[in-house]
Amino acid sequence: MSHTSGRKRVVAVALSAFPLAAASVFSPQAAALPTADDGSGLSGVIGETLSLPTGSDAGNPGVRVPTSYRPLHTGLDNPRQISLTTNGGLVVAEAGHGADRDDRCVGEGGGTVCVGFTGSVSVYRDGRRREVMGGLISGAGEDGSFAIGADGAGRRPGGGPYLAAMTYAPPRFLPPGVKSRQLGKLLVAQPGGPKIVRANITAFEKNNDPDGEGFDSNPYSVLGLGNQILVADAAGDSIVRVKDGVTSLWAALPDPGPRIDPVPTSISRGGNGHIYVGTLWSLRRGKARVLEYNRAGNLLHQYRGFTTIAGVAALADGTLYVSELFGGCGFDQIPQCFPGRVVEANTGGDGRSYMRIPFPAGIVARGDRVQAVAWSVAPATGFGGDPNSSGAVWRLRF
Ligand SMILES: [Ca+2]
Ligand SMILES: [Ca+2]
Repeated sequence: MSHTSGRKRVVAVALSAFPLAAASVFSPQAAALPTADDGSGLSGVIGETLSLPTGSDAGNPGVRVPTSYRPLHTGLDNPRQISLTTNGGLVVAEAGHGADRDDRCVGEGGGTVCVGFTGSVSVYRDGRRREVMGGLISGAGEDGSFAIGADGAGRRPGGGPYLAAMTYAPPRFLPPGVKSRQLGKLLVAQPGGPKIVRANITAFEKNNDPDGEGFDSNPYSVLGLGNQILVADAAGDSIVRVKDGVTSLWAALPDPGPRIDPVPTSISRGGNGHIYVGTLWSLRRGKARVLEYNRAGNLLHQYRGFTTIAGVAALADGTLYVSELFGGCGFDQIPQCFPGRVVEANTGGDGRSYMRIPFPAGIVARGDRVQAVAWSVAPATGFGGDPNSSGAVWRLRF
C-alpha cells in the first residue's frame, strides 16, 4: 500500500469511526463506505476535512505556545474518556483494537471493520494499572486504529461500581458469531465482577428521538454524580439521565440548524459543580462549543471558537482545558504534524493558549495538574505501527 492511499484510508476511517450523526463504522452508511478514491459517498466530508486551513493556530489572540508534556501511561488501546475518582485514581476507557481474528472482519478496503472484545476500563493509581472491566466489544480498522466501543468510563463520587458507556451498532452489521448485548448500553461492574446492564441508552433514543431527526445513537461519554448518572449520546445529540432505574432526558443539545449536528462527545463535572459538555459540531473548524449546564440540565453558558472537541475539564476559577481531536494541523500534514491540540481557555473569554497533542481526547485537571489522552485513535501497538505513538495519557504543563 502506498503512502498516499494509506493516508486516505486513515482519513476515511477517522470520519467513519467518530460519531458523526450519520456515520459510524457500524452504520449502514459505513457498510458502503467508499474507498476514498471513487469520489462518492463520504468524499464530500473527507474533502472538507482535507481542506481545513493549516495555519489556524495563529488565529487565537494572545497565543502563547506552552511548555511541556510528559507521558504518564503508554501502550493503551484507543484510550478515550478519563476521569478522576475521589481517592486519586484515574479511570480510563479503552475502546480496544477491534478483533484478534481475521474472520471477525467485515467490509473491504478502507471500510473494513474488525469486531472483537478487546475493550476495557482500567484504573491507574500510583503508576499501576488495574483492569476493572474487560471483554468489552470493540470495532476498529484492520490495524486496530480508530476503534469504537468502550468510549466512556467513570465512577460515581461515592464509589460503587465502575461505569462504561458503550457505542451502538445495529446487530446486522456485526460479523457472524459476535454478540451485541453490550451495544448502546450503560454497563456497570465491580472490579472482577460481572458486567451488568444498568440502562439502555440507545433504546431511549429509539423511543424518544429528542432531536426529532430520527434514530441515531452512539453513547460516548459518561458522568457519575451523587444521585444520577449522565450519558452523552453523541449521535442522539442528547444527554440521557439514569436515576433510580429510570432513563430520561437530561438535556437536548442546542440545534445549530440543518446539516449540522452538535455531537456531544464529552461530559464532565467542573470545579464549580456545573456540568460541562464538549461537542464535535459536525467537524466544523472553529465552530465547536463547550456547553455549561447546571445540575438540573439547564443550559447556562456556551463557549465558542473550538474545533472538534473530544474532552473538556473545567476548574473552579474558570479555566477550561479543551481537547480538540482534529484541531491545529490537518490530515494532509501527516506525518510532519498530526492533527490535535489541547487549548487552555477561560470562561471570561480572554486569551487562549494551546499545545499540539496528537489526537487528544479525555482530559482531567486538578489545580494545574492536567492529564490528557494523546493518540486516542491509536492501538497499543501504535499509530501506523509506531510504538512511540501508542495510546497514552500525558501530563501537560501550561
Ligand atoms: Ca435522533
Ligand atoms: Ca441531530
